[in-house]
Amino acid sequence: MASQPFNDTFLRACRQEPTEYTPVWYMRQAGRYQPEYRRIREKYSFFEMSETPEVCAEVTRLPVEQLGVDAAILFADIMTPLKPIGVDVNIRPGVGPVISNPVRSEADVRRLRELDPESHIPFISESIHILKEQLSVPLIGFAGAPFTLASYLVEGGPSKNYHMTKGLMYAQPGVWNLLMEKLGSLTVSYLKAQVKAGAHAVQVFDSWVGALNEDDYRTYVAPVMHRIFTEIKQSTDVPVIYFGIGAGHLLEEWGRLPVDVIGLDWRTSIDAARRMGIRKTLQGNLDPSLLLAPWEIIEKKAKEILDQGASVPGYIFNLGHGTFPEVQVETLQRLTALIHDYTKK
Ligand code: 1CP
Repeated sequence: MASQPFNDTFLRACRQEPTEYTPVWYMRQAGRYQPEYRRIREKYSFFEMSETPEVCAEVTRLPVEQLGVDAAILFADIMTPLKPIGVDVNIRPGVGPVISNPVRSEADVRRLRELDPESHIPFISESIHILKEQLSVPLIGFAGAPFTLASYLVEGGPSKNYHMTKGLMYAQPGVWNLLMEKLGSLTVSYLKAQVKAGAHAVQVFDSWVGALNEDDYRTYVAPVMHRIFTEIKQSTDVPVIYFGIGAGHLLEEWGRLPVDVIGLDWRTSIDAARRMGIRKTLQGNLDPSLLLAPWEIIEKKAKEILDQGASVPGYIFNLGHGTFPEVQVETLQRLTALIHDYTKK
């Protein structure tokens, strides 16, 4: 792999520079839909996999080699930096992150320690160093955004309605702001460490922030997001991507953040985002459920999205959310080839 010329198509699209074709990668492109992943996962827990640099690098590379995508994303989790600050989190198969000591009071928030990436999670930079030698596509580092991290911390696991999280936010805004500040600092130091080790771009996952209306987003979350992106932009020159699910109503607010790329889910079309005045690079947004449909239907939808993306500079193909175990490897291989062939100039 390393002997191949470096493919920077994804990075150029992030910067709204011309590309020969539309770059593509998939959220959760490393995962249970791959037989190779499942075989490795039988032997290790999720955190054992992601915290052993050789295994992390292997799993990160797998979709690049198997699918031919234009970017790799580090095999870790948004929960990775929370473990060393005092959060007892496990990844339960079929469920996701489960936390035995949820954060629900001021004392709980105060107990959260400061993250020191070098000493707490050295495996992250070690994995990135290995991958930099092996990959011929850009490596995306990532972190969870404070609201989304808080949703797991407060609820103790995945949630549908975030009642306790939003309850804390409305009932104890001072405690909430302290939590946002602490998680904001964690996000900044975690992302900076990944860039220092060699990540070419970073994505901030705010998967669940769409649960807030625009006013509450502006009041309770936007300040910390401004701070995170400003601090990242001041200290690095890598492209920054911000992604959320069901966050179409927040797009105007997002358009004002100092980020390079906005990731859309399938509810907001590329055209609709452009009509809302978003001039940044857009990334997305095929509904992942479509990957279970007959090929003709996938092809038609993908082309519709590509036609919208092609109308302005700065577009990266992706799914509207992550892949999932029932997806066939062959479907993603075929889709990747379609994206490249259909858009080649
Ligand atoms: O290829 C890749 O994308 C791998 C790296 C990666 C990323 C970017 C993983 C590995 N997780 C994530 C981000 C992540 N983790 C997000 C943001 C993106 C999204 O919305 O999907 C979130 C919300 C999580 C939390 C999480 N971790 C969940 C979701 C739970 C829920 O609330 O629905 C799950 C299932 C996990 C475990 C996990 N993380 C990653 C993988 C491959 C898995 C499954 C692990 C397994 O059991 O094998």
